[in-house]
Amino acid sequence: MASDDVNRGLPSGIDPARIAARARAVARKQAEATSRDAAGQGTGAPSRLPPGQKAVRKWPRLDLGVLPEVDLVGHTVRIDGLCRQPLQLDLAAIAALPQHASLQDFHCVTGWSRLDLQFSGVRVRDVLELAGAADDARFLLVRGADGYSANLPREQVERDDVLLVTHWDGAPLPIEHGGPIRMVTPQLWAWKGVKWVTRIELRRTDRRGFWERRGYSNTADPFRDDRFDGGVAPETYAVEVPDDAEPYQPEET
Ligand SMILES: Nc1nc2c(c(=O)[nH]1)N[C@H]1C(S)=C(S)[C@@H](COP(=O)(O)O)O[C@H]1N2
Ligand SMILES: [Mo]
Repeated sequence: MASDDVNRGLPSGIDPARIAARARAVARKQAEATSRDAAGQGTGAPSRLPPGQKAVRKWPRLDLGVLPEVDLVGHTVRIDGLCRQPLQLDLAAIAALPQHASLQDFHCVTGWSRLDLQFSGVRVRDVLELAGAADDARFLLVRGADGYSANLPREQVERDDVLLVTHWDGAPLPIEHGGPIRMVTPQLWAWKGVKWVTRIELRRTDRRGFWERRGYSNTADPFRDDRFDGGVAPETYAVEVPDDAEPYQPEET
């Protein structure tokens, strides 16, 4: 059953077993959420912690398992697609834009949340304005140097706290967390925040990113247990599931 076509579309160097283990961890979380709902739990006072999430002290690293080669000095972010003025911003150009700090929470769909991360960087909204984003550019497709991508509706990135982050706790963002520059979307599951951002494409129509193509929710609201399209894990993923795959464990929680 190990066939090439099930793995088609994985960026090079990505271990399918890792993706499969991940997908199953999220499916377990969704199953927990469903039984919690059935028991009528999780409907109490609003909490900063989304239902079913566990707060972790350290900030885990989680990605496709491949650290891309990023040029910490020469890295650029391209903003293109439906805009009057496509841009290629280097780090100096980003540093010259208005800087904003934000203390925010980070929720991973596999079940951990890291509260109170102190970030700074530039607002995505400001960058889109600089590029002269067209009114009918209703969607974004954001790409990372590892071949990852995530899609977002434009209104979700026009909030004050959706940033292209260059600093965490006043120090340059470490490469493991997506340095020199990553996006953060605190109101959505963290998979929407692309690490090592290389390109932001402005689009009239929605085009799904890496996980969204693999059945993850296109709306991704952590406070609504919104993990998968239609609330259920797809029966099959576009990955091979080896019989001996380890259950997914986040690193250093
Ligand atoms: N480029 C890239 N960005 C990514 C990912 C990835 O695999 N590649 N994973 C996403 C997921 S699922 C999560 S939970 C967060 C994790 O960020 P961290 O490693 O800084 O904790 O990054 C998101 N952004
Ligand atoms: Mo995640």
